Amino acid sequence: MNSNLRIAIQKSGRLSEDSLGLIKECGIQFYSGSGKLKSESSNFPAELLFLRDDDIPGYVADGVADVGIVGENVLVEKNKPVTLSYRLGFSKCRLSVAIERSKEYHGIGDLQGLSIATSYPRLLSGYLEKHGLRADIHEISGSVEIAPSIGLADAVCDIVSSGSTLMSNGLKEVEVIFRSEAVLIANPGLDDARQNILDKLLFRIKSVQAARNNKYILLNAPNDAIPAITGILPGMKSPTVVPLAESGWSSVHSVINENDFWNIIDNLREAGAQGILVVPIEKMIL
Ligand code: PRT
Ligand code: ZN
Repeated sequence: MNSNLRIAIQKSGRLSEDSLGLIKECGIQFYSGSGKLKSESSNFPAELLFLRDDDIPGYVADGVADVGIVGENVLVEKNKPVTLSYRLGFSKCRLSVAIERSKEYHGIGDLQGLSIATSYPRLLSGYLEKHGLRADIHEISGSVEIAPSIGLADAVCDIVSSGSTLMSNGLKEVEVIFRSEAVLIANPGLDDARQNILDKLLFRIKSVQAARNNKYILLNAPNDAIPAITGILPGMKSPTVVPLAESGWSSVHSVINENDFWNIIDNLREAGAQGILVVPIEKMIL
C-alpha cells in the first residue's frame, strides 16, 4: 500500500470550488477529469477522493480517507471521532432557527414546545438542552425552509448565508445556534508517513492564508518622516528602508495586514508617505 495522503473533498456543491482552489494554491496538481471519484497528484504524495460532504467525517473516521474538508456544521452533526486540524475560513454560514414572519417572537423561551424541522437534529437538540427547552424535532433531509408553509412544522433550523432563502419563504431568523466555516479534519491515528505529509500540507495552507491576509507595501518618504512611518509599519521583522537617488528621501517596504489596511494607509499619509504602492503577496513563508 502506498502512503499517499488521501484527501476527501466534496464532489460537487458549495465547498468544492474553494476546496480544490486551496489545494491548487498549495501547488498540488491533479488531473481532475469530470466524473472521477479519485485522482492522484502528479507532484505531491496525495490523492483526492471526491465524496458527498455528509460522508466525509465517517470516511475519515474509518480511515478510508486520511483527511477531509467539510463544513463544521457537518462535522459536529455527524459526531465522528476525527480531529479538527485547521479552520479554513471559507464557506462561512450559520445554523439558525427561523419562524414565520407574521409570528411574534419575544425571546428564546418562545421555542418551547414548537415543532422544528431540521437536517441538524444533534446540533439543535444540544442547543435546546443547553437552554432548558423542549421542542419536537422533525428530521428532514432537504427543502427544510418549506416545512412551515406546508404545515409540517412551526419553525425550521437550517443553514443561512445571505438570508434570502428564509425571506423568500416568508420566514424570519430568530436565533443563531451555530457558526460554521470549512474545516480540515483528520483521522486521529495517522501513521508517521501520512502525518508528515499532512504537516507539509498544513504548512502550505498556512502560507497561502497568510499571503491572502497580507499585502506588500512600498512607499517613499522624506528621511525625517521615516521614524514615524516605521513605527506604523511593523513588517515581518521590521520594515526595509533604502535610500532613493534623490537625497533626503527613502523608500520603505513592508507587509501589512488586510484587516487594518485603510487605517494604516491613512496614518502613513498623515506621517508624510508618498507614492504608496500596495501589491498582493503570492505566498508568505512564516
Ligand atoms: O451533495 P452534498 O451532500 O455533497 O452537498 P449538500 O447539498 O449537502 O451541501 P451544500 O453543497 O449545499 O453545502 C455544503 C456546505 O457548505 C454546508 O455544509 C455548509 O457548511 C456550507 N454552506 C455555506 C452552506 C451555505 N453556505 C448555504 N447557504 N450550505 C447550505 N446553504 C444553503 C442552505 O441550506 C439554504 O438552503 O443555502 C440556503 C441558504 O442560503 P441563503 O444565502 O439564501 O441564506
Ligand atoms: Zn450533504
